[in-house]
Amino acid sequence: MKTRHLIAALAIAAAAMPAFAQTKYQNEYRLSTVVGTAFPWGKAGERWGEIVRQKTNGRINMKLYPGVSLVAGDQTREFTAIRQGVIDMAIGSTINWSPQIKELNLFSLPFLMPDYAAIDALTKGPVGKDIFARLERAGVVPLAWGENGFREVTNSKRELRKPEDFKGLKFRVVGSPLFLDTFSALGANPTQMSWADAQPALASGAVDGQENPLTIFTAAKLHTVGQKNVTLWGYVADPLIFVVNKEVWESWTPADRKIVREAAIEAGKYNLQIAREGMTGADPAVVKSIEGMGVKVVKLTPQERAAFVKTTKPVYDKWAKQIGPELVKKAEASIASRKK
Ligand code: X2X
Repeated sequence: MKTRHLIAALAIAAAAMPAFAQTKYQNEYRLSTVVGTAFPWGKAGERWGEIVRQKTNGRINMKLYPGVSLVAGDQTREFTAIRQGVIDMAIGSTINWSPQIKELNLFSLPFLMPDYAAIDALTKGPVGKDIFARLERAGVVPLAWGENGFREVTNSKRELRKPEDFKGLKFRVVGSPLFLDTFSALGANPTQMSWADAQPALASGAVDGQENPLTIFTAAKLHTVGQKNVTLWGYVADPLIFVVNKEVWESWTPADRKIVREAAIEAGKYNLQIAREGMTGADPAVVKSIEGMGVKVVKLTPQERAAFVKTTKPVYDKWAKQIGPELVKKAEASIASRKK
């Protein structure tokens, strides 16, 4: 065969090959999370990787990088790093990705979600679909929902029962400006910092308090860094989202994509189960264990809670406009009609 003909034949063969046959699988895929396997979040990552490795016979080998170490601990840069391919896949908090995807601030609207059924009404309903479509437009492949949890406020100074109790206290808050507004509305002094910086700041007393789910409180042993007061106010909750970088996704066969998606859904269910275990009135094991550490746990009465809703209402209204009034209305309607 003449060289010219050989080249033509090869070109035809290459064009006929599906795209995935031309790309190579990586030896390792980097999975980013903020916290490790002592926390439900990290356990979900571990589970996702295990199922995928087993079902793909090791073709897809995911390695967990907790501490958002692929972006040097700066969790607000995680989403950009996934898009750029510095991170292959992640289980990320809606809070940490909200600087890039403003719709994700929805879950941080103070007192939008009164209970677990309300979170589910959003993630499993039309709002969840809209948010996945939004993430797809941003160039990542969303696969499943997980959960960090309801974020309860803690501090070293005093019991917090009413907005006035927040006055002058220094709080570490997460990386969305919405949190600065909420804590400022309460008369507190919020400072934005990463989770990595939060723990030494609490230990040294540079800040008095923070807000995080109780699973984070117990696994990170926050009672050992002065956090002697917890108030259960459930003001916001952060779902987690399982995503894969688009090019990585497209380099896999359809059969492998199916495995990765189904494994994410399974790991997400497991994540919800362990994130909610021991958190409800019927099974308050987590609160009991925190009280056992010598921590005072305040449960708000409905009237006390209402005072916080009122004080933070201007923040809700301001951010509802920025997030998109349509999406917020859809979320409110989904919650109003939820099955309890
Ligand atoms: O930084 C936090 O507080 C954490 C661990 O909950 C998140 O990544 C949102």
